[in-house]
Amino acid sequence: LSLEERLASYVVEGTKEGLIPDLEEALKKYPPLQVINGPLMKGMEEVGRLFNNNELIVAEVLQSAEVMKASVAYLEPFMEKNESAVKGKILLATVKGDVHDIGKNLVEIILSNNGYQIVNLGIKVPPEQLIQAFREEKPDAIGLSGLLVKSAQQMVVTAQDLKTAGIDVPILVGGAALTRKFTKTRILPEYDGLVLYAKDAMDGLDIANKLSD
Ligand code: B1M
Repeated sequence: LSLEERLASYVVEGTKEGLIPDLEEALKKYPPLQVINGPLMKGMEEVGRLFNNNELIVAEVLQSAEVMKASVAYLEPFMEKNESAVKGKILLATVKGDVHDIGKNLVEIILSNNGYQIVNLGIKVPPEQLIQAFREEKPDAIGLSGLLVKSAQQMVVTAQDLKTAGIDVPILVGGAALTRKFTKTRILPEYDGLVLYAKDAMDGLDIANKLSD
């Protein structure tokens, strides 16, 4: 197998044996984010496909998630850091009912490496918790992640609850079940402020930078 195929296969197989030396090798060829977005994501897509076909069980997908997390943790110190002044404070959460957090945590890494102060509220965050954290932290924006189809709907509810609480800072949304169209036609009308869709973590950074300019 080529290096790229091996990297994808660690994720698919859910094994860490040989992972770190191959990540070291990959860093000689690619910047760290490209290692994640390329071979490792390719592995994760395959996991999603196999899971969908009932060829993997949840316990196996969890092992794949562990490999992805270990890889991101290894690569993180090698990522480019922009030590500029704090550009803004962002509350980050995976919405109520959803445990997926690899994408959200990647967003945290990218944004915090680029001048944003991130308050990561974790997973399964109900609107009430978000509202309370908003009052305590006074962030400039709120970032919501969700991967399940029902999470897209949960974002609509969350936007409604934030609006009712009088909150109107920009909301950044992302995650596999979401689209730009859904964001525009379903979430935005329920909110008083901007609602912006990010297709991945770098897109999220671009949007945050536009907002802070
Ligand atoms: Co789950 N899962 N899962 N899962 N899982 C999916 C999402 C699924 C598509 C798999 C499938 O069936 N093909 C499917 C959803 C189906 C649907 O609703 N349409 C699914 C399911 C069904 C489930 C369970 C219901 C399974 C079960 O229990 N029967 C269950 C749900 C539990 C719950 O949430 N209540 C479940 C559980 C799990 C595990 C715990 C085993 C594990 C998660 C571990 C963890 O996160 N700690 C898991 C995993 C790993 C996946 C897949 C395979 C991979 C997700 C991932 O981490 N991708 C996934 C299939 C897939 O997506 N291909 C799947 C890598 C990550 C970097 O990408 O999170 O998409 P992603 O983030 C991207 C962008 O989306 C974006 O940026 C990132 C890239 O830069 N982004 C943002 C994300 N959030 C953003 C926020 C932003 C901006 C950008 O701004 C705020």
